[in-house]
Amino acid sequence: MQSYRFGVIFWLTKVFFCPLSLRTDLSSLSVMFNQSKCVGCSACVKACNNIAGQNVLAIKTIDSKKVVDTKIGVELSKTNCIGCGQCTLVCRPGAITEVDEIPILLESLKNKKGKVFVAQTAPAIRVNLSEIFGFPVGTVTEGKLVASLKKIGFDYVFDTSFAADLTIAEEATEFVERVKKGGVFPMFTSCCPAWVNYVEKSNPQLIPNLSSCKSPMSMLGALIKTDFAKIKKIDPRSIVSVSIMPCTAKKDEARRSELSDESGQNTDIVISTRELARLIKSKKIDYKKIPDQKYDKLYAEYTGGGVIFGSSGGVMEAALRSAYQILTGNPLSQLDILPIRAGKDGIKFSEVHINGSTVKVAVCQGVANAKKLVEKIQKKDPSVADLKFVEVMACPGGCVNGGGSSKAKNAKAVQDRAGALYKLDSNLKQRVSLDNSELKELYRRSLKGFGSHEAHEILHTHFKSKK
Ligand SMILES: *[C@@H]1O[C@H](CO)[C@@H](O)[C@H](O)[C@H]1NC(C)=O
Ligand SMILES: *[C@@H]1O[C@H](CO)[C@@H](O)[C@H](O)[C@H]1NC(C)=O
Ligand SMILES: *[C@@H]1O[C@H](CO)[C@@H](O)[C@H](O)[C@H]1NC(C)=O
Ligand SMILES: CC(=O)N[C@H]1CO[C@H](CO)[C@@H](O)[C@@H]1O
Ligand code: SF4
Ligand code: SF4
Repeated sequence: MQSYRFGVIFWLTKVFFCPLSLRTDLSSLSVMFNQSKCVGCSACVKACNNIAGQNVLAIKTIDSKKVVDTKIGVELSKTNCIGCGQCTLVCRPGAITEVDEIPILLESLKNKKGKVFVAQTAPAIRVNLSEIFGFPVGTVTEGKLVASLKKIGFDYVFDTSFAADLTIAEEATEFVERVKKGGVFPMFTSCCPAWVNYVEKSNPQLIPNLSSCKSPMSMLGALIKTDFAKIKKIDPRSIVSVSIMPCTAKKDEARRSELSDESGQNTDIVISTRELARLIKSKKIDYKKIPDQKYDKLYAEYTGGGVIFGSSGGVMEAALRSAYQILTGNPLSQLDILPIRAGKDGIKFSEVHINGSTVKVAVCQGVANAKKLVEKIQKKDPSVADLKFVEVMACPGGCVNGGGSSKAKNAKAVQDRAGALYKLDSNLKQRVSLDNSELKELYRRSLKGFGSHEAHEILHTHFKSKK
Protein backbone atom coordinates (compact mmCIF):
# COMPACT_ATOMS: atom_id res chain seq x y z
CA MET A 1 0.00 0.00 0.00
CA GLN A 2 2.73 2.36 1.08
CA SER A 3 4.79 1.72 -2.02
CA TYR A 4 1.68 1.90 -4.19
CA ARG A 5 0.92 5.36 -2.81
CA PHE A 6 4.51 6.40 -3.31
CA GLY A 7 4.34 5.18 -6.89
CA VAL A 8 1.25 7.28 -7.62
CA ILE A 9 2.81 10.40 -6.11
CA PHE A 10 5.98 9.79 -8.06
CA TRP A 11 4.00 9.37 -11.26
CA LEU A 12 1.90 12.47 -10.67
CA THR A 13 5.01 14.48 -9.87
CA LYS A 14 6.62 13.30 -13.07
CA VAL A 15 3.59 14.15 -15.20
CA PHE A 16 3.10 17.57 -13.72
CA PHE A 17 6.66 18.71 -13.21
CA CYS A 18 8.86 16.93 -15.72
CA PRO A 19 7.83 17.01 -19.36
CA LEU A 20 8.28 13.44 -20.53
CA SER A 21 9.07 14.20 -24.11
CA LEU A 22 11.04 16.76 -26.04
CA ARG A 23 9.13 19.96 -26.67
CA THR A 24 9.18 23.09 -28.80
CA ASP A 25 8.61 26.35 -26.90
CA LEU A 26 6.68 28.82 -29.04
CA SER A 27 5.45 30.96 -26.14
CA SER A 28 7.76 33.96 -26.61
CA LEU A 29 7.14 36.56 -29.30
CA SER A 30 10.89 36.95 -29.85
CA VAL A 31 12.76 33.64 -29.53
CA MET A 32 11.79 29.97 -29.65
CA PHE A 33 13.53 26.69 -28.91
CA ASN A 34 13.08 23.20 -30.28
CA GLN A 35 14.57 20.54 -28.01
CA SER A 36 14.69 17.99 -30.83
CA LYS A 37 17.38 20.06 -32.53
CA CYS A 38 19.40 20.73 -29.37
CA VAL A 39 22.77 19.05 -28.82
CA GLY A 40 23.05 20.17 -25.18
CA CYS A 41 26.24 22.22 -25.67
CA SER A 42 25.04 24.88 -23.16
CA ALA A 43 26.39 27.80 -25.24
CA CYS A 44 22.98 29.49 -24.93
CA VAL A 45 22.92 28.99 -21.17
CA LYS A 46 26.25 30.83 -20.89
CA ALA A 47 25.12 33.68 -23.17
CA CYS A 48 21.95 34.07 -21.14
CA ASN A 49 23.88 34.14 -17.85
CA ASN A 50 26.94 36.15 -18.83
CA ILE A 51 25.69 38.61 -21.45
CA ALA A 52 21.97 38.92 -20.81
CA GLY A 53 22.39 38.40 -17.07
CA GLN A 54 19.00 36.67 -16.92
CA ASN A 55 19.79 33.01 -16.02
CA VAL A 56 16.67 31.84 -17.75
CA LEU A 57 17.99 28.68 -19.40
CA ALA A 58 19.39 25.38 -18.14
CA ILE A 59 20.40 22.02 -19.55
CA LYS A 60 18.12 19.19 -18.45
CA THR A 61 17.89 15.51 -19.22
CA ILE A 62 14.64 14.79 -20.97
CA ASP A 63 13.92 11.49 -22.65
CA SER A 64 17.51 10.55 -21.69
CA LYS A 65 18.86 13.36 -23.87
CA LYS A 66 20.61 16.50 -22.55
CA VAL A 67 18.69 19.48 -23.89
CA VAL A 68 18.01 23.13 -23.23
CA ASP A 69 14.96 24.08 -21.19
CA THR A 70 13.90 26.98 -19.03
CA LYS A 71 15.58 26.80 -15.67
CA ILE A 72 12.33 26.79 -13.72
CA GLY A 73 10.56 24.52 -16.20
CA VAL A 74 7.80 26.91 -17.26
CA GLU A 75 7.21 28.37 -20.73
CA LEU A 76 9.79 30.93 -21.85
CA SER A 77 7.20 33.72 -21.89
CA LYS A 78 6.55 33.13 -18.18
CA THR A 79 10.22 33.57 -17.25
CA ASN A 80 12.18 36.80 -17.01
CA CYS A 81 13.53 36.29 -20.56
CA ILE A 82 14.02 39.72 -22.12
CA GLY A 83 13.98 38.51 -25.73
CA CYS A 84 17.48 39.81 -26.44
CA GLY A 85 18.37 36.89 -28.70
CA GLN A 86 21.93 36.52 -27.45
CA CYS A 87 21.20 32.79 -27.10
CA THR A 88 20.24 32.58 -30.78
CA LEU A 89 23.61 33.99 -31.84
CA VAL A 90 25.53 31.10 -30.30
CA CYS A 91 23.32 28.11 -31.06
CA ARG A 92 25.01 26.24 -33.89
CA PRO A 93 22.33 23.62 -34.68
CA GLY A 94 19.60 26.29 -34.77
CA ALA A 95 17.71 24.88 -31.79
CA ILE A 96 17.15 28.37 -30.36
CA THR A 97 16.14 30.85 -33.05
CA GLU A 98 14.20 34.02 -33.65
CA VAL A 99 10.45 33.61 -34.07
CA ASP A 100 10.07 33.38 -37.85
CA GLU A 101 7.71 36.05 -39.25
CA ILE A 102 8.54 35.44 -42.92
CA PRO A 103 5.49 33.16 -43.44
CA ILE A 104 3.14 35.93 -42.21
CA LEU A 105 4.86 38.45 -44.46
CA LEU A 106 4.66 36.20 -47.53
CA GLU A 107 1.00 35.38 -46.83
CA SER A 108 0.27 39.07 -46.53
CA LEU A 109 2.17 39.91 -49.74
CA LYS A 110 0.16 37.24 -51.58
CA ASN A 111 -3.02 39.18 -50.83
CA LYS A 112 -1.52 42.53 -51.69
CA LYS A 113 -4.60 44.06 -53.34
CA GLY A 114 -5.74 47.25 -51.65
CA LYS A 115 -2.80 47.26 -49.26
CA VAL A 116 0.24 49.48 -49.12
CA PHE A 117 3.44 47.78 -48.02
CA VAL A 118 5.88 49.96 -46.16
CA ALA A 119 9.29 48.83 -44.87
CA GLN A 120 11.77 50.55 -42.61
CA THR A 121 15.35 49.37 -42.10
CA ALA A 122 17.46 49.93 -38.98
CA PRO A 123 20.87 51.66 -39.13
CA ALA A 124 22.72 48.39 -38.49
CA ILE A 125 21.16 46.40 -41.37
CA ARG A 126 23.13 48.25 -44.04
CA VAL A 127 26.39 46.79 -42.72
CA ASN A 128 25.55 43.29 -41.55
CA LEU A 129 23.57 42.25 -44.59
CA SER A 130 26.53 43.07 -46.85
CA GLU A 131 28.63 40.36 -45.21
CA ILE A 132 26.15 37.57 -45.80
CA PHE A 133 26.22 38.31 -49.52
CA GLY A 134 29.98 38.26 -49.76
CA PHE A 135 31.00 41.90 -49.34
CA PRO A 136 33.91 42.56 -46.96
CA VAL A 137 32.97 43.03 -43.28
CA GLY A 138 31.78 46.59 -42.70
CA THR A 139 30.64 47.32 -46.28
CA VAL A 140 27.59 49.59 -46.47
CA THR A 141 25.01 48.49 -49.06
CA GLU A 142 21.98 50.73 -48.56
CA GLY A 143 21.06 50.91 -52.23
CA LYS A 144 20.96 47.13 -52.64
CA LEU A 145 18.94 46.73 -49.47
CA VAL A 146 16.30 49.19 -50.70
CA ALA A 147 16.26 47.64 -54.19
CA SER A 148 15.83 44.11 -52.78
CA LEU A 149 12.91 45.19 -50.61
CA LYS A 150 11.22 46.87 -53.58
CA LYS A 151 11.69 43.67 -55.57
CA ILE A 152 10.13 41.64 -52.74
CA GLY A 153 7.04 43.83 -53.07
CA PHE A 154 7.37 46.86 -50.81
CA ASP A 155 5.86 50.06 -52.14
CA TYR A 156 7.86 52.35 -49.88
CA VAL A 157 11.14 51.82 -48.04
CA PHE A 158 12.06 54.26 -45.31
CA ASP A 159 15.21 54.55 -43.22
CA THR A 160 14.95 53.99 -39.48
CA SER A 161 18.13 56.12 -39.23
CA PHE A 162 15.85 59.12 -39.93
CA ALA A 163 13.79 58.11 -36.88
CA ALA A 164 16.99 57.64 -34.89
CA ASP A 165 17.63 61.36 -35.47
CA LEU A 166 14.10 61.99 -34.29
CA THR A 167 14.63 59.90 -31.16
CA ILE A 168 17.80 61.85 -30.45
CA ALA A 169 16.03 65.20 -30.93
CA GLU A 170 13.28 64.21 -28.48
CA GLU A 171 15.60 62.48 -26.01
CA ALA A 172 18.09 65.36 -25.94
CA THR A 173 15.17 67.74 -25.42
CA GLU A 174 13.86 65.56 -22.58
CA PHE A 175 17.34 65.49 -21.00
CA VAL A 176 17.66 69.28 -21.22
CA GLU A 177 14.18 69.68 -19.69
CA ARG A 178 15.20 67.45 -16.78
CA VAL A 179 18.35 69.57 -16.34
CA LYS A 180 16.41 72.82 -16.39
CA LYS A 181 13.42 71.75 -14.33
CA GLY A 182 15.18 69.26 -12.08
CA GLY A 183 14.07 65.76 -13.11
CA VAL A 184 15.04 62.18 -12.33
CA PHE A 185 18.75 61.41 -12.82
CA PRO A 186 20.50 59.49 -14.13
CA MET A 187 18.22 59.32 -17.13
CA PHE A 188 18.46 55.94 -18.93
CA THR A 189 17.91 55.40 -22.65
CA SER A 190 14.79 53.43 -23.60
CA CYS A 191 15.44 52.55 -27.24
CA CYS A 192 16.62 48.96 -26.58
CA PRO A 193 13.49 46.82 -26.02
CA ALA A 194 15.41 44.03 -24.28
CA TRP A 195 16.66 46.54 -21.70
CA VAL A 196 13.14 47.92 -21.30
CA ASN A 197 11.88 44.35 -20.77
CA TYR A 198 14.46 43.89 -18.02
CA VAL A 199 13.40 47.11 -16.28
CA GLU A 200 9.68 46.28 -16.47
CA LYS A 201 10.02 42.61 -15.50
CA SER A 202 12.83 42.67 -12.95
CA ASN A 203 13.70 46.21 -11.83
CA PRO A 204 10.59 48.41 -12.14
CA GLN A 205 11.88 50.98 -9.67
CA LEU A 206 14.00 52.20 -12.60
CA ILE A 207 10.94 53.13 -14.68
CA PRO A 208 11.08 56.86 -13.74
CA ASN A 209 14.72 56.93 -14.84
CA LEU A 210 13.85 55.72 -18.35
CA SER A 211 13.46 58.27 -21.11
CA SER A 212 9.83 58.40 -22.22
CA CYS A 213 10.89 58.35 -25.88
CA LYS A 214 9.71 55.53 -28.11
CA SER A 215 12.44 53.67 -29.96
CA PRO A 216 13.27 54.81 -33.52
CA MET A 217 11.32 51.82 -34.91
CA SER A 218 8.21 52.75 -32.95
CA MET A 219 8.50 56.48 -33.68
CA LEU A 220 8.65 55.74 -37.40
CA GLY A 221 5.91 53.10 -37.08
CA ALA A 222 3.63 55.73 -35.53
CA LEU A 223 4.50 58.32 -38.22
CA ILE A 224 3.85 55.85 -41.05
CA LYS A 225 0.27 55.33 -39.84
CA THR A 226 -0.39 59.02 -39.14
CA ASP A 227 1.78 61.59 -40.95
CA PHE A 228 2.57 59.43 -44.01
CA ALA A 229 -0.99 58.08 -44.30
CA LYS A 230 -2.35 61.63 -44.17
CA ILE A 231 0.07 62.99 -46.77
CA LYS A 232 -0.58 60.10 -49.17
CA LYS A 233 -4.32 60.02 -48.37
CA ILE A 234 -4.15 56.33 -47.45
CA ASP A 235 -6.39 54.66 -44.86
CA PRO A 236 -3.91 53.65 -42.12
CA ARG A 237 -5.74 50.31 -41.79
CA SER A 238 -4.63 49.37 -45.30
CA ILE A 239 -0.95 49.93 -44.52
CA VAL A 240 1.20 46.91 -43.71
CA SER A 241 4.16 48.31 -41.80
CA VAL A 242 7.17 46.02 -41.65
CA SER A 243 10.42 46.79 -39.90
CA ILE A 244 13.74 45.12 -40.65
CA MET A 245 15.72 44.99 -37.41
CA PRO A 246 18.95 43.38 -36.17
CA CYS A 247 17.00 42.45 -33.07
CA THR A 248 14.70 39.73 -31.74
CA ALA A 249 13.27 41.85 -28.90
CA LYS A 250 11.78 44.27 -31.46
CA LYS A 251 9.31 41.49 -32.29
CA ASP A 252 7.68 41.77 -28.89
CA GLU A 253 8.13 45.54 -28.72
CA ALA A 254 5.93 45.86 -31.83
CA ARG A 255 3.13 44.05 -29.97
CA ARG A 256 3.13 46.33 -26.91
CA SER A 257 -0.38 47.65 -26.37
CA GLU A 258 1.10 51.13 -25.79
CA LEU A 259 2.24 51.09 -29.42
CA SER A 260 -1.15 50.43 -31.01
CA ASP A 261 -4.08 52.69 -31.80
CA GLU A 262 -7.55 52.33 -33.30
CA SER A 263 -6.02 51.36 -36.67
CA GLY A 264 -4.00 48.55 -35.10
CA GLN A 265 -0.33 48.03 -34.28
CA ASN A 266 1.96 50.84 -35.43
CA THR A 267 4.41 48.18 -36.61
CA ASP A 268 2.73 45.05 -37.98
CA ILE A 269 5.61 42.68 -38.69
CA VAL A 270 9.24 42.63 -37.54
CA ILE A 271 11.82 40.74 -39.61
CA SER A 272 15.34 40.18 -38.34
CA THR A 273 18.45 40.64 -40.50
CA ARG A 274 18.79 36.85 -40.64
CA GLU A 275 15.21 36.38 -41.82
CA LEU A 276 15.64 39.06 -44.50
CA ALA A 277 18.79 37.35 -45.74
CA ARG A 278 16.84 34.07 -46.05
CA LEU A 279 14.00 35.84 -47.85
CA ILE A 280 16.36 37.54 -50.34
CA LYS A 281 17.96 34.18 -51.08
CA SER A 282 14.65 32.36 -51.46
CA LYS A 283 13.49 35.04 -53.91
CA LYS A 284 16.71 34.42 -55.88
CA ILE A 285 17.60 38.11 -55.79
CA ASP A 286 21.22 38.70 -56.82
CA TYR A 287 22.12 41.01 -53.96
CA LYS A 288 25.59 41.76 -55.28
CA LYS A 289 24.34 42.82 -58.70
CA ILE A 290 20.93 44.42 -58.09
CA PRO A 291 21.10 48.11 -59.14
CA ASP A 292 20.98 50.50 -56.17
CA GLN A 293 17.80 52.37 -55.29
CA LYS A 294 17.28 55.24 -52.86
CA TYR A 295 15.19 55.33 -49.71
CA ASP A 296 11.82 57.01 -50.22
CA LYS A 297 11.58 60.69 -49.40
CA LEU A 298 9.80 61.90 -46.29
CA TYR A 299 11.86 59.63 -44.01
CA ALA A 300 15.08 59.03 -45.93
CA GLU A 301 17.59 61.53 -44.68
CA TYR A 302 19.88 60.88 -41.75
CA THR A 303 22.71 62.67 -40.02
CA GLY A 304 25.80 61.12 -38.50
CA GLY A 305 23.96 61.14 -35.17
CA GLY A 306 21.20 58.91 -36.57
CA VAL A 307 23.41 56.32 -38.15
CA ILE A 308 25.80 55.76 -35.22
CA PHE A 309 22.71 54.76 -33.20
CA GLY A 310 23.56 51.24 -34.38
CA SER A 311 26.78 51.07 -32.33
CA SER A 312 27.29 50.86 -28.58
CA GLY A 313 27.91 54.42 -27.39
CA GLY A 314 26.36 55.90 -30.52
CA VAL A 315 23.07 56.91 -28.92
CA MET A 316 24.89 58.71 -26.12
CA GLU A 317 27.29 60.44 -28.48
CA ALA A 318 24.46 61.58 -30.73
CA ALA A 319 22.36 62.73 -27.77
CA LEU A 320 25.22 64.75 -26.32
CA ARG A 321 25.85 66.47 -29.66
CA SER A 322 22.21 67.56 -29.74
CA ALA A 323 21.86 68.37 -26.03
CA TYR A 324 24.93 70.61 -26.23
CA GLN A 325 23.47 72.44 -29.18
CA ILE A 326 20.11 72.91 -27.45
CA LEU A 327 21.72 74.18 -24.23
CA THR A 328 24.32 76.48 -25.73
CA GLY A 329 22.99 77.32 -29.18
CA ASN A 330 26.35 76.28 -30.65
CA PRO A 331 27.64 73.01 -32.07
CA LEU A 332 29.94 70.95 -29.87
CA SER A 333 33.49 71.77 -30.99
CA GLN A 334 34.65 68.15 -30.70
CA LEU A 335 31.84 65.99 -32.12
CA ASP A 336 33.71 62.70 -31.70
CA ILE A 337 33.28 61.40 -28.15
CA LEU A 338 35.88 58.67 -28.30
CA PRO A 339 35.84 57.21 -24.74
CA ILE A 340 32.30 55.85 -25.21
CA ARG A 341 32.73 54.47 -28.73
CA ALA A 342 32.45 50.71 -29.37
CA GLY A 343 35.42 48.95 -27.68
CA LYS A 344 35.38 45.98 -25.35
CA ASP A 345 34.66 47.59 -21.96
CA GLY A 346 31.26 46.51 -20.70
CA ILE A 347 30.76 49.87 -19.00
CA LYS A 348 32.32 53.03 -20.46
CA PHE A 349 32.38 56.51 -18.94
CA SER A 350 32.88 60.04 -20.23
CA GLU A 351 32.28 63.66 -19.31
CA VAL A 352 31.16 66.56 -21.44
CA HIS A 353 31.38 70.19 -20.35
CA ILE A 354 28.20 72.02 -21.19
CA ASN A 355 27.64 75.66 -20.27
CA GLY A 356 29.93 75.59 -17.27
CA SER A 357 28.80 72.28 -15.80
CA THR A 358 30.17 68.77 -16.19
CA VAL A 359 27.79 66.12 -17.50
CA LYS A 360 28.93 62.62 -16.54
CA VAL A 361 27.65 59.81 -18.71
CA ALA A 362 27.97 56.01 -18.90
CA VAL A 363 27.41 53.45 -21.65
CA CYS A 364 26.64 49.77 -20.92
CA GLN A 365 26.72 46.90 -23.40
CA GLY A 366 24.90 43.76 -22.28
CA VAL A 367 22.20 43.84 -19.59
CA ALA A 368 24.53 41.87 -17.27
CA ASN A 369 26.81 44.94 -17.29
CA ALA A 370 23.90 47.33 -16.89
CA LYS A 371 22.84 45.37 -13.80
CA LYS A 372 26.33 45.86 -12.35
CA LEU A 373 26.17 49.61 -12.92
CA VAL A 374 22.67 49.87 -11.47
CA GLU A 375 23.84 47.99 -8.38
CA LYS A 376 26.75 50.42 -7.94
CA ILE A 377 24.42 53.40 -8.29
CA GLN A 378 22.02 51.91 -5.78
CA LYS A 379 24.87 51.27 -3.33
CA LYS A 380 25.94 54.90 -3.77
CA ASP A 381 29.39 53.87 -4.97
CA PRO A 382 31.38 57.15 -5.32
CA SER A 383 32.82 56.02 -8.67
CA VAL A 384 29.39 56.44 -10.24
CA ALA A 385 28.19 59.45 -8.26
CA ASP A 386 26.62 62.30 -10.27
CA LEU A 387 25.99 60.24 -13.39
CA LYS A 388 23.46 62.17 -15.45
CA PHE A 389 22.79 59.98 -18.45
CA VAL A 390 23.22 56.24 -19.12
CA GLU A 391 22.92 54.36 -22.41
CA VAL A 392 22.08 50.65 -22.26
CA MET A 393 22.19 48.25 -25.21
CA ALA A 394 21.50 44.59 -24.51
CA CYS A 395 23.87 43.42 -27.22
CA PRO A 396 27.66 43.66 -26.89
CA GLY A 397 28.79 46.19 -29.49
CA GLY A 398 25.25 47.51 -29.86
CA CYS A 399 22.73 46.77 -32.61
CA VAL A 400 25.50 46.01 -35.16
CA ASN A 401 25.87 42.77 -33.18
CA GLY A 402 22.18 42.46 -32.41
CA GLY A 403 20.53 39.20 -31.37
CA GLY A 404 18.74 39.19 -34.74
CA SER A 405 21.84 39.65 -36.85
CA SER A 406 24.27 36.89 -37.71
CA LYS A 407 27.00 35.88 -35.38
CA ALA A 408 30.11 37.94 -35.94
CA LYS A 409 33.25 35.87 -36.49
CA ASN A 410 35.05 37.62 -33.65
CA ALA A 411 35.20 40.83 -31.65
CA LYS A 412 37.10 42.52 -34.46
CA ALA A 413 34.24 41.89 -36.89
CA VAL A 414 31.90 43.68 -34.46
CA GLN A 415 34.37 46.58 -34.28
CA ASP A 416 34.53 46.70 -38.07
CA ARG A 417 30.76 46.86 -38.35
CA ALA A 418 30.68 49.74 -35.84
CA GLY A 419 33.65 51.32 -37.60
CA ALA A 420 31.64 51.38 -40.85
CA LEU A 421 28.90 53.41 -39.14
CA TYR A 422 31.39 55.85 -37.57
CA LYS A 423 33.01 56.27 -40.98
CA LEU A 424 29.62 57.06 -42.54
CA ASP A 425 29.15 59.60 -39.75
CA SER A 426 32.51 61.30 -40.23
CA ASN A 427 31.89 61.66 -43.98
CA LEU A 428 28.46 63.25 -43.58
CA LYS A 429 27.96 67.00 -43.82
CA GLN A 430 25.30 66.95 -41.12
CA ARG A 431 26.38 65.13 -37.99
CA VAL A 432 23.98 66.56 -35.41
CA SER A 433 20.49 65.00 -35.42
CA LEU A 434 18.77 68.37 -34.97
CA ASP A 435 20.16 69.50 -38.34
CA ASN A 436 18.33 66.80 -40.37
CA SER A 437 16.31 68.85 -42.88
CA GLU A 438 13.51 66.28 -43.36
CA LEU A 439 13.19 66.21 -39.59
CA LYS A 440 12.90 70.00 -39.41
CA GLU A 441 10.26 69.81 -42.12
CA LEU A 442 8.33 67.17 -40.13
CA TYR A 443 8.29 69.40 -37.04
CA ARG A 444 7.08 72.33 -39.16
CA ARG A 445 4.45 70.18 -40.87
CA SER A 446 2.90 68.44 -37.88
CA LEU A 447 4.89 68.26 -34.67
CA LYS A 448 5.24 71.94 -33.73
CA GLY A 449 8.67 71.83 -32.14
CA PHE A 450 10.86 69.49 -30.08
CA GLY A 451 9.17 68.13 -26.99
CA SER A 452 5.83 69.77 -27.93
CA HIS A 453 2.46 68.36 -26.92
CA GLU A 454 2.05 67.02 -30.49
CA ALA A 455 5.48 65.39 -30.40
CA HIS A 456 4.62 63.73 -27.08
CA GLU A 457 1.37 62.34 -28.49
CA ILE A 458 3.12 60.53 -31.35
CA LEU A 459 6.71 59.98 -30.23
CA HIS A 460 6.60 59.21 -26.51
CA THR A 461 5.28 56.25 -24.54
CA HIS A 462 5.11 54.89 -21.02
CA PHE A 463 6.29 51.82 -19.18
CA LYS A 464 4.74 49.74 -16.44
CA SER A 465 5.87 47.20 -13.90
CA LYS A 466 5.45 43.60 -15.07
CA LYS A 467 7.14 42.06 -12.07
C1 LIG B 1 11.59 20.54 -34.16
O1 LIG B 1 12.70 19.92 -34.75
C2 LIG B 1 12.40 18.68 -35.34
C3 LIG B 1 13.71 18.04 -35.75
O2 LIG B 1 14.41 18.85 -36.65
C4 LIG B 1 11.45 18.90 -36.48
O3 LIG B 1 11.11 17.67 -37.07
C5 LIG B 1 10.19 19.56 -35.94
O4 LIG B 1 9.33 19.87 -37.00
C6 LIG B 1 10.53 20.82 -35.20
N1 LIG B 1 9.34 21.34 -34.56
C7 LIG B 1 8.88 22.57 -34.76
C8 LIG B 1 7.62 22.90 -34.07
O5 LIG B 1 9.46 23.38 -35.44
C1 LIG C 1 16.75 56.58 -10.54
O1 LIG C 1 16.39 57.88 -10.19
C2 LIG C 1 16.35 58.13 -8.81
C3 LIG C 1 15.80 59.52 -8.59
O2 LIG C 1 16.63 60.50 -9.13
C4 LIG C 1 17.74 57.98 -8.24
O3 LIG C 1 17.73 58.22 -6.85
C5 LIG C 1 18.21 56.57 -8.50
O4 LIG C 1 19.53 56.41 -8.05
C6 LIG C 1 18.12 56.26 -9.96
N1 LIG C 1 18.41 54.84 -10.11
C7 LIG C 1 19.46 54.41 -10.78
C8 LIG C 1 19.75 52.97 -10.72
O5 LIG C 1 20.14 55.13 -11.46
C1 LIG D 1 24.00 78.53 -18.86
O1 LIG D 1 24.54 78.88 -17.60
C2 LIG D 1 24.16 80.14 -17.14
C3 LIG D 1 24.91 80.41 -15.85
O2 LIG D 1 24.90 79.30 -15.00
C4 LIG D 1 22.64 80.14 -16.91
O3 LIG D 1 22.20 81.40 -16.46
C5 LIG D 1 21.97 79.84 -18.24
O4 LIG D 1 20.58 79.73 -18.05
C6 LIG D 1 22.49 78.52 -18.79
N1 LIG D 1 21.94 78.31 -20.11
C7 LIG D 1 21.13 77.32 -20.37
C8 LIG D 1 20.61 77.25 -21.77
O5 LIG D 1 20.81 76.48 -19.54
C1 LIG E 1 22.58 38.71 -42.04
C2 LIG E 1 24.00 38.99 -42.15
O1 LIG E 1 24.42 39.86 -42.85
N1 LIG E 1 24.81 38.26 -41.47
C3 LIG E 1 26.24 38.37 -41.53
C4 LIG E 1 26.72 39.26 -40.45
O2 LIG E 1 28.09 39.11 -40.28
C5 LIG E 1 28.59 37.79 -40.11
C6 LIG E 1 30.08 37.75 -39.99
O3 LIG E 1 30.65 38.93 -39.71
C7 LIG E 1 28.23 36.93 -41.28
O4 LIG E 1 28.70 35.60 -41.06
C8 LIG E 1 26.77 36.95 -41.41
O5 LIG E 1 26.43 36.19 -42.51
S1 SF4 F 1 16.52 35.88 -25.37
FE1 SF4 F 1 18.08 36.69 -23.95
S2 SF4 F 1 17.12 36.57 -21.92
FE2 SF4 F 1 15.90 35.25 -23.29
S3 SF4 F 1 16.77 33.20 -23.07
FE3 SF4 F 1 17.86 34.15 -24.80
S4 SF4 F 1 19.70 35.11 -23.89
FE4 SF4 F 1 18.27 34.64 -22.20
S1 SF4 G 1 23.20 26.53 -27.82
FE1 SF4 G 1 21.64 25.38 -29.02
S2 SF4 G 1 22.41 23.28 -29.11
FE2 SF4 G 1 23.58 24.32 -27.48
S3 SF4 G 1 22.37 23.84 -25.59
FE3 SF4 G 1 21.62 25.80 -26.37
S4 SF4 G 1 19.85 25.25 -27.66
FE4 SF4 G 1 21.03 23.35 -27.33
